[in-house]
Amino acid sequence: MVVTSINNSANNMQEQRLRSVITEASRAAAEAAKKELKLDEVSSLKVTHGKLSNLKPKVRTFVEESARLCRPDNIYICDGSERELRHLLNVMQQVGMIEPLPKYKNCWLARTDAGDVARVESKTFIVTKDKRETVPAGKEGVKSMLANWMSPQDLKKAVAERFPGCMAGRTMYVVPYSMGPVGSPLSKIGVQVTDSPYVVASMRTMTRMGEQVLATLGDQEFVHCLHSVGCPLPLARPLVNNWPCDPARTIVTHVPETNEIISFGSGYGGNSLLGKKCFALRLGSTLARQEGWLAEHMLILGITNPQGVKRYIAAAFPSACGKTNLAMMTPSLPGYKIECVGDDIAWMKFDEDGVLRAINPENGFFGVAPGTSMKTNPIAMKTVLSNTIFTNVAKTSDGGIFWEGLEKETPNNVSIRSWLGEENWSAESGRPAAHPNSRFCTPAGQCPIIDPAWEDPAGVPISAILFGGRRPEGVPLVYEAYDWKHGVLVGAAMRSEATAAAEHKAKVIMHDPFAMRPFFGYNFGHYLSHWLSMETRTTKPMPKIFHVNWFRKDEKGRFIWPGFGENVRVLDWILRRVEGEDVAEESAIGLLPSPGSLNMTNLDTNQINLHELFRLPKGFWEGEVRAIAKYFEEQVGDDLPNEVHEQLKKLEKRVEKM
Ligand code: GTP
Ligand code: SPV
Ligand code: MN
Repeated sequence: MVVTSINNSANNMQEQRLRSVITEASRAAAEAAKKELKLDEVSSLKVTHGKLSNLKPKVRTFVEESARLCRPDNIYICDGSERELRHLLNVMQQVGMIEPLPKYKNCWLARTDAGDVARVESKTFIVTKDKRETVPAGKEGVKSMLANWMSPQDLKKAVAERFPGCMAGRTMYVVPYSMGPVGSPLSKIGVQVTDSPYVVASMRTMTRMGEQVLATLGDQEFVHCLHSVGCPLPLARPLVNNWPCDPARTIVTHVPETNEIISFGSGYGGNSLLGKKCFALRLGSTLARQEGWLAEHMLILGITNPQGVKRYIAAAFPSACGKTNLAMMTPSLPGYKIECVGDDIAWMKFDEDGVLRAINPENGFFGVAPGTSMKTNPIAMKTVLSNTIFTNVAKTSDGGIFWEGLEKETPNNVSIRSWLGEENWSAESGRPAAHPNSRFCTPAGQCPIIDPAWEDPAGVPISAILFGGRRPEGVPLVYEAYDWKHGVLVGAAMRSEATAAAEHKAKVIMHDPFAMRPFFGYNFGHYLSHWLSMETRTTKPMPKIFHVNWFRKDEKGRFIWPGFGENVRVLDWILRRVEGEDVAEESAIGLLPSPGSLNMTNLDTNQINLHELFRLPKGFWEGEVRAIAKYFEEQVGDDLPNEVHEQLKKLEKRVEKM
């Protein structure tokens, strides 16, 4: 009796499960084609590289269904080889999508349509049957800033409106890839089909891509990634810069239940390199919750102090707020060494001993170009001098790169062509030479300070977690959370100035909890509960949590703190706290460095207003507490875990007494 009812409810649940959106769309497209008395497209699939019969059945089905839906001219199964890369670069050069940068070895420049320059958060959706799985229970009538939800029905409609025939006349590339070292127990596999050779070449750098991934896949499940730039041939409108895209109809969608990512209309960055934000963060966070680990928007660095003690730190800053720079920092304090494990994403899991270990699921850096220079980030500069695709940077007449920040490192006798193609660009035009979200895509393995353990399948042990953002006012250079629960509040309460990494225009201070606001794969309230639960999954002490702010400004709008390599002084203090040194004192917001404990050796303390860097204006913090309370109430409502609410109450009481 009991058994039957369990079976029945299991059957019901089975029935209620979402079916693969791609499969359904493909079948519908095939039916429609038959009605129009067209041939069955599947029987005429033209494969120009690789063999369908060599694919594992599940991969083959996915590829065939995608082809039936998108109707490409031919299919190219990627092997990941150097020869293949040459072929892709050739194809792109011939159609004018990229041009060589002869000043460096194997470096290329792509310039996009100006309508396709960054992630589009307003067109990025999570698809679940139950809206509440995605969107927290905020206040009635207030638009959620923490999630864009789409119903499965609306997704089916959106796919049917966009994908049938969307690859006509083009090649559909099949890109098998691994997030994380191939074969690591922490790694996961995806297969992306795409009609963009730029995406394929970029995925080859950003992930482990090709034959060896298919070989390890076996009969396992994988993340199904369908991507099209949405410009079937013949073109409906002329291309700009030979960069196909359809900004008006762009959508980036994720179905956690079926592990599908479906993206249309954009060829750039996080919209199209589907292993990155879509898989490693959005679907990743959902998988992490189910499986008891964390998928976070964090850099991972190794730091060795002058005594030779090495620790690893993970840090979450919002997009364009300093992860790449911290991950590759050249420390100004003698005797310190920084090594880079990753610059954008961390997957963290407890090992059998209860130690939190992190891997970088990526294989390359897709880094912000402007601001990068030999002065601010020499390691990044050295990394990008070969095998790099630059996008939307300016080009010098001697075949090199240029962007804001390289003024002093560019010969005077060269002219500059801006990202928009203006020859003889000069700063007097008032327009930037490079797009503010212009980027380099470069192999992590050639970073001069890549950590020896960066591909260790076991990951590296994490001793501290940092949160931070661009806070021009009120927020000190560094403070430490009192404990894990307080740390979860610190992450939840993060705010930062908007940047060019997405479509936000004004320099407004936005809430960006855990630097994950654009990347949550599920309800943020549930995410907070998951973070709180981490403490109960180990008997070991949790990593200490800190908040840092390199971006406080003085009354004239200048940064107070020199940043970059000088940030090691903050890491030095953090390491001493990790080792248990008594160098902190309590404040309303957390533990601050006790007087004199921040190592200021060789820094002109007359030039840096330390008092202002650490000042905690009561009025500011009262406002901060009110803003966080309002945000939680309007955006998270009943889904806010009690512990977080209690932590905020405690903060409020401490601020009252300031
Ligand atoms: P995403 O790749 O978008 O996730 O960005 P990110 O967090 O890796 O940011 P990145 O390190 O690329 O830095 C973005 C911008 O901030 C660049 O223009 C940097 O030059 C600048 N920046 C980074 N660190 C500092 C710092 O310590 N001080 C100052 N003033 N600027 C910084
Ligand atoms: C970010 O926006 O955080 C990035 C760039 O790292 S993108 O890959 O476009 O998401
Ligand atoms: Mn990022």
